[in-house]
Amino acid sequence: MTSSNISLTQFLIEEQRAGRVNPQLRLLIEVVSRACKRISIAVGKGALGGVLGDAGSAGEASINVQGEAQKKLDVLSNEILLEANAWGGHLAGLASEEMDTSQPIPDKYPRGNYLLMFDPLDGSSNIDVNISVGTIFSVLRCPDGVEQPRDEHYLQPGTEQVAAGYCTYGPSTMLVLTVGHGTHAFTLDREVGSFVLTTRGMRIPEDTKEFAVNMSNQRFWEAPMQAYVGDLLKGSEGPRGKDFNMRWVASMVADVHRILTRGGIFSYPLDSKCAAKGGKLRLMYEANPMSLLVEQAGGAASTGRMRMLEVQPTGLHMRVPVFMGSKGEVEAAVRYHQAHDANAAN
Ligand code: FBP
Repeated sequence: MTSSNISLTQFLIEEQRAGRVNPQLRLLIEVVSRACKRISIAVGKGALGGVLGDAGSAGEASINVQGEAQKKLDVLSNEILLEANAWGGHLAGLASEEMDTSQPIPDKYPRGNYLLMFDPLDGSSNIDVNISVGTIFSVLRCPDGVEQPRDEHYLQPGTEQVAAGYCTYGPSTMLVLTVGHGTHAFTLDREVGSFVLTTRGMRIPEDTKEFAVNMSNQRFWEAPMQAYVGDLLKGSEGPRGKDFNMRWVASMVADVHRILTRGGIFSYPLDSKCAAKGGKLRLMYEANPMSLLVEQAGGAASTGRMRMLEVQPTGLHMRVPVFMGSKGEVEAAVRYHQAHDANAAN
């Protein structure tokens, strides 16, 4: 990881010259990155900015479409992204974790060819305790001939993403991005106020000794997940023949950033608590963008039973089980599920 003095703008212009990104998508990514800088400033202020704690007033929590109490920073980050993306002319519409339905771009502004989906502030449970949080985004093409996109126009499999990224607000603010030609990391130079390329072509090691999962959910997991993690915990005394270490930040951006940087496997499997919803994490603005970034860095991403990017979305806020990271380890986790399902079928 070294500073290259190549700014995000220069990097994107070089990608455009190489025919890997078109001008409209380049400008859209620039708009999203500027919004992330504003969110980074708000997050960085913490209590001094009066942005900690729950949204809502008079003791009434403000509940979002997920049925979760919104944090002030969830609402503020959502507003910053909506405002920044309304007038640029690159979008036909956008959708957010914090909004029930998608929103077309207001008539008073020119429309573009893209659809933007985002989780404005991921890792909400960590906001008030000063642990890394982030913004996750995914870009799709608006179907031809669609002037006013509705929710159904967003329901495209992850393979259709033309760009994906996240910004993590931690000790440093970093933007990690793919436009389908590798995954690249940029660090915010706070003095200059611009993102600078610090890792071109991130690569996830094929194998790993590190796993990330919320172990407190163990008793609610399916049998194959119990068996898979059981063998990780047995370490060198078990069938895996090596010891594994565990990490869990409870901010997907932070856990996946660690994996993009040094390998590992991140999973939020199906459990009996979230089974009725299909999982905990959301496909369109959490699992799909992270899966594209991971695959573009040589890793793998799965539901445990199929490639994440091939899942056909059935709703804007659809949830899925998630396994992603080092290719060899994701394949191992999938083998436990396939073996279990094959036995169950017999
Ligand atoms: P939001 O904060 O955007 O709702 O995301 C969900 C999330 O916080 C992920 O970032 C994280 O991986 C997971 O939930 C943590 O879950 P848990 O609280 O069960 O550990």
